[in-house]
Amino acid sequence: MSPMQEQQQPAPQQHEPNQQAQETQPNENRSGTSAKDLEISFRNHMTHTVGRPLEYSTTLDQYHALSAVVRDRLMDNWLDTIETYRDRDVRVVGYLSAEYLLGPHLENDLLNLDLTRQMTEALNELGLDLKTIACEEPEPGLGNGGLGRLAACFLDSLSTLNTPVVGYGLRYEFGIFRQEIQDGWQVEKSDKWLQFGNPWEIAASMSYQVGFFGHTETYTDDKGALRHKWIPGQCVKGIPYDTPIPGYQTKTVNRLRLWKSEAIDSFDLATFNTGDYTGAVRAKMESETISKVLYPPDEKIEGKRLRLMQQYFFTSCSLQDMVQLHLTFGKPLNEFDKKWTVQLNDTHPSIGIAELMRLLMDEHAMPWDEAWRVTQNTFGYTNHTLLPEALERWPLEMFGNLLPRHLEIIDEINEHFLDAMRLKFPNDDARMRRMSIIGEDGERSVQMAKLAVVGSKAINGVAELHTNLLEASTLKDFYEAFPERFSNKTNGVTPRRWLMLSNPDLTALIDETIGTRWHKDLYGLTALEHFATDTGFLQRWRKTQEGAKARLGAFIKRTMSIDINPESMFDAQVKRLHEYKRQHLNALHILSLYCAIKNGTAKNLTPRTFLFGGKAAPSYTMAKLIIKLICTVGDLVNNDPQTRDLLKVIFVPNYSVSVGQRIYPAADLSEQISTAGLEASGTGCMKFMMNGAVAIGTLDGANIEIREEAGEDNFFLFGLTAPQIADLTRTGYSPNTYYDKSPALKEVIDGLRDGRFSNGDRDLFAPLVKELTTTDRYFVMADFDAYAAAQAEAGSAYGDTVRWGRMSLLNTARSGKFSSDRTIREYCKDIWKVPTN
Ligand code: 26V
Repeated sequence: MSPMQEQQQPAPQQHEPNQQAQETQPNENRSGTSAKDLEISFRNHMTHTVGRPLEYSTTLDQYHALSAVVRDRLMDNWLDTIETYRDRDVRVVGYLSAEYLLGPHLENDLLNLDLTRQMTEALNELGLDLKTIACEEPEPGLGNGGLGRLAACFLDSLSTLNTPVVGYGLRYEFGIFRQEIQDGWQVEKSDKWLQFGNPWEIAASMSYQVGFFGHTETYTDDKGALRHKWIPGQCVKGIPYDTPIPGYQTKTVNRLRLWKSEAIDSFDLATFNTGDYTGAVRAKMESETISKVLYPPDEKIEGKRLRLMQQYFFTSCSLQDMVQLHLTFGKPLNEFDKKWTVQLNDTHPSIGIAELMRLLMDEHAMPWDEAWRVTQNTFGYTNHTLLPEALERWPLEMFGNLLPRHLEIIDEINEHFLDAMRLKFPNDDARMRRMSIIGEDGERSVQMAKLAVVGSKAINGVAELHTNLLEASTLKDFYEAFPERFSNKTNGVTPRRWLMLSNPDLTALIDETIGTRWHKDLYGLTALEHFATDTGFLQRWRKTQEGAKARLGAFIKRTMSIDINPESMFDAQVKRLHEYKRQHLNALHILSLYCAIKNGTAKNLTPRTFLFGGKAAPSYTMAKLIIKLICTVGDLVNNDPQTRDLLKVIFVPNYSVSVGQRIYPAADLSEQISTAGLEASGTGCMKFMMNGAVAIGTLDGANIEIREEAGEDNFFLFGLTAPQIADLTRTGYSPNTYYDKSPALKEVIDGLRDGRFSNGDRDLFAPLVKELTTTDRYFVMADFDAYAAAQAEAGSAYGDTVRWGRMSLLNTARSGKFSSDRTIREYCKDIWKVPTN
């Protein structure tokens, strides 16, 4: 943002070649890929797009010119990709997701277009630096965590595998909040990611209308059929903003289409003319509220009408768009399921099942049975959490008031469904009650997971354990009714962003050693196993990782003014703050190390830097207290002369995709310590693994599969298993037994209670101590000793540099399964029935 610095400022005569270039090349070539082409293009965009002389430009101006250069190079392929959807008889995936956590585009798109080297050269010619410019890009934080980032990795893989997809979602004006840490507490600041414009999006000049409220009517049409119609009480329009999603080294450029809500009439002139200015803009404001802000995941869903409005708004726009495209392709609607396959990323877009029924029947006169066949063959549903409080249900009255026609349709779906189930399970009323989409216990509600299951051809979980638990508990009745619709699709992450872009030095070392085939087939990394006993190679492996650690150290020094020892073991836990993820288990363990050092009982401690990062939902008080705990532990150990050379605790603020890109390459140890059975999959674990971090973890989510792939010697396992936790819950769990048994745990809990770690403040952590010693819903106390033992083992393993190097290398070498390319191939083959290459 600062005006161009002195040393970067090119002398005036250096601009002459530009004028020359413009003279010799008046019609600028927008697709050239040589460094010279890019340089000319950059200069032109600086003049014609940004409208500033280069020598007076700010870094932000340069970022805008540079993005325009990159965008130009996407456009031809983007148009060709759309033509392909139309012309070739291919099925298109409609990916419906309320969240996309894309991360910055610029460097990723350069990587996928294979232009990084030339662009670096072009900018160097001008005395500019690509990294510096790329830092200007605000991150589009249109998601909360794993589910949103998964959607982004999937889009990268779909484009890379040349599979046609349109990602559909909401264009939130304010994404996830920016996190600041003040006095150890999280403070939320609004995310104004659009304030300087977004060069990656293209607004389309069309819109769809979406209704709310009102009533329904029946009538007889001219063929004598009984028809239904909805007369909404309020309408808004949805405007699409498209972002190109290029694949890696391929011509496919798919699109992400995000909807913005606007008033039908942007300004009510009649009201204005009566002198009521605020009344005239109110309708506009209310309509625009729908796509205004991303919801955090902890809000009590009950009564959150605006959230249901968001879900219906983007789902309706997206399905209307698919129907309209289908008709312009000249296809009959009873073949909609042949042309489109729609994936529901969790239940957020599951209202789409009722909406597609409405569009087919009410708007296009399709009879019920045919509409149901088409609808059910269109949708697939992915579940992302087993936490009961996260399962969406809407109070019936609110739902019927907002979407009266949809409630009628859901009622009818439910009747047909329960009729079929009664035939399958006669005389089983209890089962019928459990399976009903309309929940009757307590306040009557519409249960979205059930609607999603009933209306989909395929249902999947996101890791083996998670799918097994879905089948055995949460969705048991449905699994028993139609087991063939269930399958597992273990998550994956894109190696382009999470290894190649984040860790260029390690990428260069791997490329030099085994070639580049792994870029598109991550199983190719197994070739690295040959080097697992090559001490010379392991040394280079280690050196490369030291480079990454030094870079993170410099970032922490620059942004937080804390010095960290790059030779210490970097132990990282980065993810949303949640009690089930157990960041507090990690913090309690650090406190126990602190106590051991103070007591003089610590022996041969490996110096460690503990890195934490993650946001707490704004109203999740306990998660915010855990952040305060981590920061308090940091203040304590970082400043005590007895401990500061052995222990450093850093809470990196505002964890995001770009902060993640700095942390994964630098980590030695990856913390995956959730209560077994509660982390559906986890994907951070995969990013760490690819970058050569070794995990310490429970048998939960994807950890189980990571350990299977890496080998048990290359994973630090601890803790109760999911069946053991279920047993303990059944037989009665009392956390105090563990407190009584473990002197280390006792000292830490007592210290927290007595204010030993918080300058005598006994109240500060009282709620946490109370939870841990009474309910301990997440079994922190039960797992403490096992965790501390596994940590001690990890610490001593790190001291043996050859052993550690081998473990690290083998983690990378065996991470092939966790590429989202593998995951997407499975979705394509088993659920979507579309080809990949
Ligand atoms: C929702 C809620 C709502 C109310 C209370 C707290 C809470 C906690 C979690 C959630 C789930 C949000 C959905 C989500 O992001 N799930 C994550 O999906 C990832 C991709 O499949 C997966 O790797 C993570 O394990 C899973 O937590």
